[in-house]
Amino acid sequence: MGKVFDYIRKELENGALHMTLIDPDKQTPEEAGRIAAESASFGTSAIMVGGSTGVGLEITDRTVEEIRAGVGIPVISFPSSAGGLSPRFDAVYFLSMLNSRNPRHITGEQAYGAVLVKEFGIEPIGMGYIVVEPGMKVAEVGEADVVGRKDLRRAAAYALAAEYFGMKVVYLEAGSGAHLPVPPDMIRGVRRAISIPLIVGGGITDPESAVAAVRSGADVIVTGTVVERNGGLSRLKKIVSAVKAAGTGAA
Ligand code: 1GP
Repeated sequence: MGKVFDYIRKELENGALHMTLIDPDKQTPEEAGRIAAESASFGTSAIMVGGSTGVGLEITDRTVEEIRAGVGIPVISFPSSAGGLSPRFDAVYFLSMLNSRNPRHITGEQAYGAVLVKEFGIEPIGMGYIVVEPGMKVAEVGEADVVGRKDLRRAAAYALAAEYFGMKVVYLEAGSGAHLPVPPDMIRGVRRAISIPLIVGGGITDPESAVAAVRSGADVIVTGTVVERNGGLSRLKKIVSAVKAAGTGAA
């Protein structure tokens, strides 16, 4: 088992975690470094780097360098294609968009990516990635057949398929900037279906919805967009504290 996944599992023994997502296209590398350092000081457990639109390798590399200079926590690639990989990452969420209509996003990019992951020597963490309504940009780019907000069975079925494939984690994604996060009852249904860690993100912008997700069974809460708003960092601080205080276990 890889070092980063081991670290995640260990951290999870103490309750739910928060991870901070940074899109290299949305700020300068220096600013990204500052956001990462602040996030780490609040108690975020890892920095994820990625964006839905093709992020350039140079900007990704510079962003990861700046982040690494300021934090001791893992820096994990969250790629939208094989092009998002870089040897500077500690690990990569090696994800398959299970509900894409296009095999390119299920296994195609992954075949290119696998070769790079090996060459770069970064740790792959196999992930079943499920895009839930509204799905936003990632649904569009990934040609997702989005899971409807009420379609709890379909979400749980994809998640169980991920576990049976041997994937290490499941990610329920409402899409970056979604006006509504993944519904708590969907999180609850997926939690009941699987025994691997459940990551939830997209549209979580306040401590209340983060806590609702944790109480419904999310192991890891991911936020990205929230720091882009006015007062975003203080909001992020509240979210991270709330996630850590909420602990684990479905309500
Ligand atoms: C996107 O789930 C993440 O992949 C985070 O979404 O930007 O809405 O926090 P937000």
